[in-house]
Amino acid sequence: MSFPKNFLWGGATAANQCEGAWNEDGRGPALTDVTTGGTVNKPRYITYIDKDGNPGFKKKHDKLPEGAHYAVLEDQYYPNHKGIDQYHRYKEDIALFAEMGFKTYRMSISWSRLFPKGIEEEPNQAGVEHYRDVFKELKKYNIEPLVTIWHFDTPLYLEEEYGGWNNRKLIDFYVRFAETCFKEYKGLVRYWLTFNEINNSMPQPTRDGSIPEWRYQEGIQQLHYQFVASAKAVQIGHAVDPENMIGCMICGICYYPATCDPEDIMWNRHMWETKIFYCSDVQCRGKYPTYAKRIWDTYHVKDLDITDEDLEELKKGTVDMYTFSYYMSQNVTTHTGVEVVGGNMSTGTKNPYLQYSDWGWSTDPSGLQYYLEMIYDRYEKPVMVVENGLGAYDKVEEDGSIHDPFRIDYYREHIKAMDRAIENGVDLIGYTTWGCIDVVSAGTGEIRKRYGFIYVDVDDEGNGTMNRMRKDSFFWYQKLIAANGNTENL
Ligand code: BGP
Repeated sequence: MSFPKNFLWGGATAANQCEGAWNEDGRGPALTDVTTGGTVNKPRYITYIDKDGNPGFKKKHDKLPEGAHYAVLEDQYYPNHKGIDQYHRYKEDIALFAEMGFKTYRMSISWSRLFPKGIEEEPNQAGVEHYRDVFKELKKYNIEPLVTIWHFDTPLYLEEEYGGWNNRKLIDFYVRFAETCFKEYKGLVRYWLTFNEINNSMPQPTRDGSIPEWRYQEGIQQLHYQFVASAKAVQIGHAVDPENMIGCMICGICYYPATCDPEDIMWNRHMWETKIFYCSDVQCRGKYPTYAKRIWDTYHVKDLDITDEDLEELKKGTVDMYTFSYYMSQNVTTHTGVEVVGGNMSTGTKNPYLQYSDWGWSTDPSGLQYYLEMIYDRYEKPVMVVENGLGAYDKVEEDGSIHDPFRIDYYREHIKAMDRAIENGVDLIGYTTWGCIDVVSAGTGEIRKRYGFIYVDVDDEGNGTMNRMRKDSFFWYQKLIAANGNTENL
C-alpha cells in the first residue's frame, strides 16, 4: 500500500460547467454562455449577430466576422446557462461529497462572477460572498478546496473588446482577479491552479499542414501572456500567504510512437515537447526550453511580444506543484493511411491494444503511470492528478439505482497505476476525478456524457428535476477512500 496517509482524495468540476445561474447576482457572460450544445459528431457553435443584424454561428477556431457581436439567440439552447444548478445546490452537493469521504474538492471561480466585464476596479460583492460561502461549507466537512482560477471562462467582454488573450492587457486584468481571490479567501483556500489545461492553446501539430500557421502564431503569443500572468499570480499568491501551494495544470496526454520507424520516434518526442513540456517547462523551471526555438521556427512564428521584464517574471514565478488531467494516450505517426481517432483536445491513430469509449476516447491506465513517472523525474515537484474519468451513458433503473461497473473498473485500474507510480518514487499528493457529479461536457456540451459518482436528473434540452442520485460508483469510491486507495477487495 503506497498512498500516503494524508493523500487528497476527491473530485473536480469547473464553474461554467456546473454552476448555471449564468446571469444571476451580477455575473457577466463568458464565452460558454454563447456556445450551443453539440454531440460527438456535431460541433458546438458560438453564436453572434452580424453587422446587418443577422444571427450567425461560428466554430471555436473561426474568427468572429468584422462588426459582429457575440449574442444569445432566442431559438437556441445553451446548456451552460443552467449547468447542473450547483450555484443554488452547492450545500447538497458538498454534503454528498462529504458522504463519500472527500478530502478535497477541485472547483473553479467564475471570473465574470467576480468581475462581470473583467475590467472593473472592484469585484462584484455578491460573487465574492458566494465563493466564501462555498469554501466555508467545504471547511465544515474538512474538505480542502483546490481552486482553479481560470477554467476556460474569460469574460465575454474581454473576448469581444480586447480580443481575449491575444491582448497583453489581459495579463493585468487576470492578475487583479487572481489577487482578489488570494486576498479574499486567505485562510480558506490553500491549493490553487492558475490556468486549466494551459497547453490547449498550443495546436497539436499535424503532418499535413491542416492547421494554419496563424494558429501557432496566436496560440504561442497567447501562451506567453498566460505564462506571465501565471508567474505574477504565483508571486502574489506567495506574498499574500506563504502557505499557498500553487500549481500549473496541463492537459496530460501520453503520446506513443505508433511504429518503431525512427521518424515516428522523433515525431513522438517532438509531440511531447510541443504539446506537453512546452508549458510546464516554463511554469516549473521559469524559462523557455531550448526546443522552443525549433517550434517557433517550424511554424514560422515571428515577432513574438516577449520582453526582458517578462522573462524576469517567469523566473520569479515558478509553480510549487505540477498538476494535470489524464484521460488517455494517443498514438502518433508520420505514416499516412492510418485510422484516426479523437480524444481530449487531441487526435491520434487507433491503438489496437486499447478499448475506446462511446465518445472515442481510449482507456489506458498504464499511460497514467508512464506519464507520472516521466513528469516527476523531469521536475521533482509534488504532483496531483486533478482530472481523470470516463464519460459514459448511464441508465436509471426503475428502483432509482444506477449501475456503472464500467466506471468502477476504469477508476480501479487508474488508481492501481497511481499506486505503482508512487511505489516507484513519484511524490503524488492528490487525485480528483473529473465530474465527480455529472456536469455539462466541455467538448460536446452534452450532459448525457456523464462522468459522475452522482447522477443529475437533467437532459440535453435542460428538462428534468435536477435531483441528485447516487450511482453504484458512489459507494465504491466511498469504500476506496476509506481504504486509502487499497483496491485489494474492491
Ligand atoms: C478537460 C477539461 C474539463 C472537462 C474534461 C472532460 O479538457 O478541463 O473541463 O470537461 O476535459 O472533457 P469533456 O467534457 O469534453 O468530456
